[in-house]
Amino acid sequence: KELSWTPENLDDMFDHVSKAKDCKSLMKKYLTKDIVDRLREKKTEHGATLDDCIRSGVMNLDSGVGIYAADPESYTTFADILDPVIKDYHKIKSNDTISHPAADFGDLDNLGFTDLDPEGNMIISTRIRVGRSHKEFAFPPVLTKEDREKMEKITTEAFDGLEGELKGSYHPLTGMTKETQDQLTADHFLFNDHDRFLKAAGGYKDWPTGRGIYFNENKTFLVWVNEEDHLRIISMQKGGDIAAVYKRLVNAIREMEKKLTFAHADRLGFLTFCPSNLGTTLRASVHIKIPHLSSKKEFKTVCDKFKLQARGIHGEHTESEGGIYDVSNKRRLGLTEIEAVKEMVAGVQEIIKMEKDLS
Ligand code: ADP
Ligand code: CIR
Repeated sequence: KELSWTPENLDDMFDHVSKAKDCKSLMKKYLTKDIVDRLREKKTEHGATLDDCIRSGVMNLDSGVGIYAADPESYTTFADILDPVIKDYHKIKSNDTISHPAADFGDLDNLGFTDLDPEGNMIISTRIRVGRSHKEFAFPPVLTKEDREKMEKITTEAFDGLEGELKGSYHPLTGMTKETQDQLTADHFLFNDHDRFLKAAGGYKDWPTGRGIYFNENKTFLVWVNEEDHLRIISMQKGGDIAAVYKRLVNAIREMEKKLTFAHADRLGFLTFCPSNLGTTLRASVHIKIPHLSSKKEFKTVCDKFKLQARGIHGEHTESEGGIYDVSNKRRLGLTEIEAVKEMVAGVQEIIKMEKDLS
């Protein structure tokens, strides 16, 4: 699945994906010779080219998306290929123009949802994350070590004033023991450098420099620094109380926004490294035990119908264990934050009902 050679030029790359019959990525689906010729000479201010955007998808033919934006400007410079991919992923009709509403977190006092699993039988934990990028900085394919260090500095300075439930401490990966890293990762709090898709996109260059994690005492509020995105703001806890998780997240986003300026475009919402995360950048997930439903083909049908995505227990591109799945909203662009969470809530409620009917 993974290429053992590094393609040297754009024509080699295009040739390789075009010939790969079993490659089903969105990049392959929409990249034509015509687009390649139109974009081959283009370069962003940060020096990003089309090669930088598609390298991971060429080297990993089993990619689902297969393309990243090498910097925020890539979303305009390479729109000829990124736009159709964005529309397909976020379920926007091919003839419609891409648009995104202003951020709207809803009325936190009247959310219309509470605990998804009050009996505590099925949902093990609930997590919601958003991604944010610093405005003036590039993404991993063309990011320098110095810039990653600068971002770590401005981000950790922003942590300094966090108070109340958000008060915590920053733990750089540099100097952290392997045992601590492995334990935090196994407990679903920390990231590692094992994702070959991200690796091929330059995501682990100069590892572990500039990376780290901030968390509060209970590890219910966490921020990943310089993993896939410049920042991942995370709220999580055991059980199914999605309202509590969401309120904490919104509070955290508002506090971070007071201190940092994030990359944003009216058309695309908040800009992230992967086009699948644009817009709200929000992924609301539960770890849910559904041994009956998950063994049936209805599981895929209900996920498609409710626009959900199922992942394995250790995140994207991992396997499920013991009938436990990570179930989350798939769409993040073209709807508001509160709508994205409500989409996930409706789907998870249906899944719980179906599992109960089967057991
Ligand atoms: P992301 O959510 O940032 O897109 P991943 O799918 O790789 O990325 O998940 C990151 C980590 O978060 C993984 O360790 C995963 O197991 C954990 N995780 C995701 N959802 C939940 C959840 N509902 N409860 C506990 N851990 C979760
Ligand atoms: C792929 O195309 O499958 C990978 N590049 C991952 C795509 C979506 N995931 C993500 O943004 N984490």
